[in-house]
Amino acid sequence: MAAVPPKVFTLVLIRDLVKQRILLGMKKRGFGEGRWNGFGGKVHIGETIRDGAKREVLEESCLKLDKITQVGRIDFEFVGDPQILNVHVFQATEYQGEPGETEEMRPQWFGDNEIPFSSMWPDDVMWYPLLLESKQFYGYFKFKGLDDILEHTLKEVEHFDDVDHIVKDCSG
Ligand code: 6OG
Repeated sequence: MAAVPPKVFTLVLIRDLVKQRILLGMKKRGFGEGRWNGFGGKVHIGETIRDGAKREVLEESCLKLDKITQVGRIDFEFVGDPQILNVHVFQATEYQGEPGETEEMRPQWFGDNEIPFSSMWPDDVMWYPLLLESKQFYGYFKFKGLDDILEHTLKEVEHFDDVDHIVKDCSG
């Protein structure tokens, strides 16, 4: 049987480097409901991964981003599900507009030392330190259900695959 192609997602962390704070959104519905997270979602066919990331930020937080930089790539596996999630993690330090609540997310700033890890996906506490130190990283996390990590790897990397090509099918 052919391998199931991965699903391609984006995740954007908006950081205020002067005030040393980060903008997270409380996910109000769907996958990850009830958890604080960055903004992002599934990349659409016909857009680039980078443009998909900016579109999701606008849809979920009302902020318009010009420059975003890739900082991480994380692959998630869920026991019993053959489809891997490829999540491309970006950072933005400038934005236009004011954060606004949407049907999907309620945005809130958190100090870099006050990130609410107990109400976030359990992988986040492992890789946020690399994000906050401005290191580029690759992670793999194998989940059982939504709360337990059975295995993981996390390493610093020099480069990422291109995120500026048009996605032609669901596997990016
Ligand atoms: P929508 O369903 O909203 O996209 N995502 C995860 N983020 C973290 N921090 N940990 C995980 O551990 C995640 N799994 C998925 C990717 C889902 C959003 O949630 C992120 C997307 O930004 C399992 O379209």
